[in-house]
Amino acid sequence: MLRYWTAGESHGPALIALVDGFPAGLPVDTGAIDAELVRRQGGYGRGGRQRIETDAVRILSGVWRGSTLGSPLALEVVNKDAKIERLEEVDRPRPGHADLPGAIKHFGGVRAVLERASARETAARVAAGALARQLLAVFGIEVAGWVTALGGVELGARAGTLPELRGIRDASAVYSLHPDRDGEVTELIDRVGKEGDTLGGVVEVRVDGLPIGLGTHAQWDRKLDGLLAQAVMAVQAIKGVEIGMGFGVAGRRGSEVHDPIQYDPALRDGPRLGFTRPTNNAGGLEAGMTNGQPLVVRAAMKPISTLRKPLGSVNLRTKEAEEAAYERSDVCAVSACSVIVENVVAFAVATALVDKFGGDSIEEMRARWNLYHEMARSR
Ligand code: EPS
Repeated sequence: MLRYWTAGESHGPALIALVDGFPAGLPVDTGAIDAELVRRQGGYGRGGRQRIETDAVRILSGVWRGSTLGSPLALEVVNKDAKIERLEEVDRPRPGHADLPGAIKHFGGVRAVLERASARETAARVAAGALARQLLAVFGIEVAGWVTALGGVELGARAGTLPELRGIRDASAVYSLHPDRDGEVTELIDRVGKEGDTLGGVVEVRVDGLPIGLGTHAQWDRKLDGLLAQAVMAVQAIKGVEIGMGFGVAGRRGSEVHDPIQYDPALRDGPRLGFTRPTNNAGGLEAGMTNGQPLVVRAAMKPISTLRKPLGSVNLRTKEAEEAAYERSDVCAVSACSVIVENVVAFAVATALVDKFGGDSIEEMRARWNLYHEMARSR
């Protein structure tokens, strides 16, 4: 079973991802992990913290001579702004953050909660996901994500291969697939930032090259759509997750929603085993299983809850009405969120891949992948 946990506080010495159940024999490219960490730090609208940090991974265990051992991997991302011992207590909880419920339930202060709840922690999730996508790549499975809406401006997705779309996205200051509209969006971010406010948006992730049959219909807690929704919903500031047509299915007829099944013998040797669909409203998942179509997941991110022009709050010591605390924050982290969602989706898909094809070694996984496809083709 492939799984991971993270540890670390925003201003503690480091963030850690502990990845367990990763197969042996995968040559690890730390440069590719660092590239995702760098992308996560970017995107227009980020705050002062990102000028302090230069995130990079250090692998502390589980790798020997450049390849995975099949033992747990500890991934470390150091915090340069490691000042937790010098930080003051916070008395005025920020609406929308973990501050109020966290402080109340732990009988402690806000600082003890916000340090862990901070989205800084997502650097560790990105490191784990960026490792997992190297496993996916062995099987020709590719992942990419982008921003489709920001601050109410609909940018949308577009058709193309993932390498093409990645190229377009990387030319955009906000990681959208419409760099020609960057000006409109960056002006909005500047304006809202000057007003002391923040912006949210929608991100989309696509996974290509998936085999038919990852996940299961048979038990609720192993359905891949459920596992993906959990992984994505658990990203800081996410308030909604959609797969494929998502909420759009509710108002349409069945004939407009479901994707007809077709067969093309010329594609029999590919991962879809010849089965094609003229549409992909299901977003690549039917009944908790991959159906060979691209997986499409979208997530709605709320505007960041640390406001330079703060909302009303209550001082937890005096119980008097006061403005919420403000130290420093981003105006918009939707671009970063697209990188985070991309990598948590990659990890969830890798988990399903290991479930189906085994987790001891890459070699055995490859053999089982080939056997499964041979058997499925011969039916
Ligand atoms: C965050 C507050 C800010 C953000 C942080 C998330 O950090 P700081 O309090 O140090 O200014 O920049 O995000 C990151 C540091 C990051 O790397 O993504 C919060 O409260 O959630």
